[in-house]
Amino acid sequence: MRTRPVILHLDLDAFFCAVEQLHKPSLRGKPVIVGGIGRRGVVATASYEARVFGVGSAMPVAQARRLCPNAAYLWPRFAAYRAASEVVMGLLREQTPLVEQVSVDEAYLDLTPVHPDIDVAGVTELAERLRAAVHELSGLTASMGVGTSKLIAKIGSELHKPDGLTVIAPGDEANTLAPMPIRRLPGVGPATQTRLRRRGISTIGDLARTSTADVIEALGQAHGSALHQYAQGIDHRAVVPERDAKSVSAEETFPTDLTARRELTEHLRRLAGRVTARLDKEGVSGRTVTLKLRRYDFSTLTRSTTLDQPTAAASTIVAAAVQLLAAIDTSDGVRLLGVGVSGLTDYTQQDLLAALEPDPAQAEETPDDDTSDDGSAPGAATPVEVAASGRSWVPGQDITHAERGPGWVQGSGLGRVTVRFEGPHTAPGPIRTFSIDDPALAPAAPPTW
Ligand code: TTP
Ligand code: MG
Repeated sequence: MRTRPVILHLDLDAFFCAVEQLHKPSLRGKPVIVGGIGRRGVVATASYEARVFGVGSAMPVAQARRLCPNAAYLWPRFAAYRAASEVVMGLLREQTPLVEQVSVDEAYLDLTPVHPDIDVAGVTELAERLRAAVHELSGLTASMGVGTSKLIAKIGSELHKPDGLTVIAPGDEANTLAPMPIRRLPGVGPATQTRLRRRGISTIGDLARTSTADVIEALGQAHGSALHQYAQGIDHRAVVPERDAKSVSAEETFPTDLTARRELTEHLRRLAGRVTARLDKEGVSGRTVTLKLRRYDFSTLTRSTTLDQPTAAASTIVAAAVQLLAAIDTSDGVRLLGVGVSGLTDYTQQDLLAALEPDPAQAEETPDDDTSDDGSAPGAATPVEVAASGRSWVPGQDITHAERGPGWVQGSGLGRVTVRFEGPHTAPGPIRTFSIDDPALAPAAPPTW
């Protein structure tokens, strides 16, 4: 166990929306919602101005529109987010060689190689300086948490969000965690939560006080002992610098070996859902689907299939995984299942437009996901008009006009497109309307840093 507060976790605030507000001055201080992507038409994230209305990630866009009708609803611009992310991650890598990027807007730093003896006062000053540098360089605000482990640093970065810093002093770990609900621990999903609740465990403190044997009985050896340690603020996980993720995967170990095909398929579906959510978050799709399976005797196999086209659709990933599973004998019991997608490429405009097509297979499989309260159709939340010429403009998209220069699409419909002419370094700009086929308009790359 580390004794110095050397682990730092950074998470950018309302990341996609913060980039939108940076690039679109007229949206600063206003409710902004990025979403509409994926067959389900859900919110990717909302600016803090929109969150006060109750809008949040994974909510159907149709529901968000009812809660916050005056927000700007934008399609994601992954290229812009990736560029912003690279600026911030580059700065972090200048601080220490041990930087582990865990998502587009999140990273852990281990300061041990550069400040092995740092104390609370020293790390507080360092973290505040780093937050200021991130803002200076990228225009974005970051929340940070610092402590003796990844677990504590991550929990810390959530405590004073947005634009806040929390340093948890060595020795204060267990006390800080104790009043928090168990779902704040990594690896605690609804199933684990239910199992622990049944035993009267609802806070992390409750879990810490339960005997190791009881926790293992409820959750199995591996999961049970890891969670019990976390509950006491013990986490030995290393910060592992990684290259860019080349695949996205999710796996699950079962408390008892599974044999029933139906049950295995159900788990595959859930794992594919988790993979899809991460593909959506990173704005990538992939061509190769891999199934991983560990048998009752710990022998492990992987099987892959390569699709004609990259996909980020849960239904396609499930279908491929189910087909791979069909060729494996599982009658003796399966202890672990995993689903992965590799051969990743960026979402293209085609992916975004494909997301507008209602996907009947998907609707049939997961009716709950696709039907919002008012029963609107999947993907219907962000209408986009496609001109006879095949041209289309999506809200938020970067464009350039032959005479007026750079701007972005506010909306389009009835054969017209409304453009606001402004950029990161201009004042809020004027709005003009054009025919969607106006030859003076062209799609453009996002502004650069
Ligand atoms: P988060 O860091 O979870 O969220 P956030 O940065 O928007 O807000 P916070 O201030 O609470 O950190 O995720 C980073 C980005 O990932 C987010 O801006 C959009 C994307 N994302 C999705 O596309 N779908 C999701 O369900 C989530 C949670 C995030
Ligand atoms: Mg964030």
